[in-house]
Amino acid sequence: MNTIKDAIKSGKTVVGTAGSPSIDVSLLADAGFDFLLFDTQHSAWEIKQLQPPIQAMRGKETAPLIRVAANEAYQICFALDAGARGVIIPMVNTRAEAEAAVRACRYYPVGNRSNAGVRGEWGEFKTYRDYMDAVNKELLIVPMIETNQALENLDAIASVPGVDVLLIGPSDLSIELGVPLDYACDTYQRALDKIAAAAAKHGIAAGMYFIPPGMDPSFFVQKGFKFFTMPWGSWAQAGIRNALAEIKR
Ligand code: 3PY
Ligand code: MG
Repeated sequence: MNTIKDAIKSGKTVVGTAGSPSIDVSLLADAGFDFLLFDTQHSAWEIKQLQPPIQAMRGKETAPLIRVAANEAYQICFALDAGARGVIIPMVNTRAEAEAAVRACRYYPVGNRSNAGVRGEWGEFKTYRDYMDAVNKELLIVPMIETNQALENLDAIASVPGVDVLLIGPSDLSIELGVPLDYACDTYQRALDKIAAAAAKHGIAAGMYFIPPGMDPSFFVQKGFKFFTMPWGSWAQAGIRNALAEIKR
């Protein structure tokens, strides 16, 4: 019912990209990505304006995910009302914070998600309780690991039922480690290994929010990472250049 969650649960590598308000979402949602990310923390997307672009993805193979601006229940509620198949939550540092995020994603009795009849595209259900039970199970929940405190609490965060991915915020993590944007150094690499090991130990996926510039995605795949966002602009440009070269040959 939630293809992106199914793919992650079955151990597949998933690759998405980030949209922007100036780009027609269909362009990216028809390009084969596993997910399209609406980032309301560090991009121009406004969380209250996401329902129309997410509705435009109806029936596409690409799943809409939203990064909320902060680990706040009301932000998560907006994201789910807009129809997100999964929520990315920045700066989750403790078990209690991870539990609060999961609760905000789920309806009573396992959570405290508020309801007002808006529910995204989850198909037909016999009763409203059936719908609520299904989405309680099917939502993808992705806390971000990007602080020293989170690094100390990896097992505690990864073992919270409902957490699907430990997603690294590459730049914030490097800043907290005292090696700003130095993605190749040993200190940084050791932290990545620790996060990948914690995810593997708890049977969930490890992810990189983005692949640091100049680094090869396969390097992270070999480390066991399974969830990536990739910038699509350079790929689109390369495809256009190739097509033009083909015509003019
Ligand atoms: C980070 O690099 O810290 C992120 O959260 C990506 O935007
Ligand atoms: Mg960050």
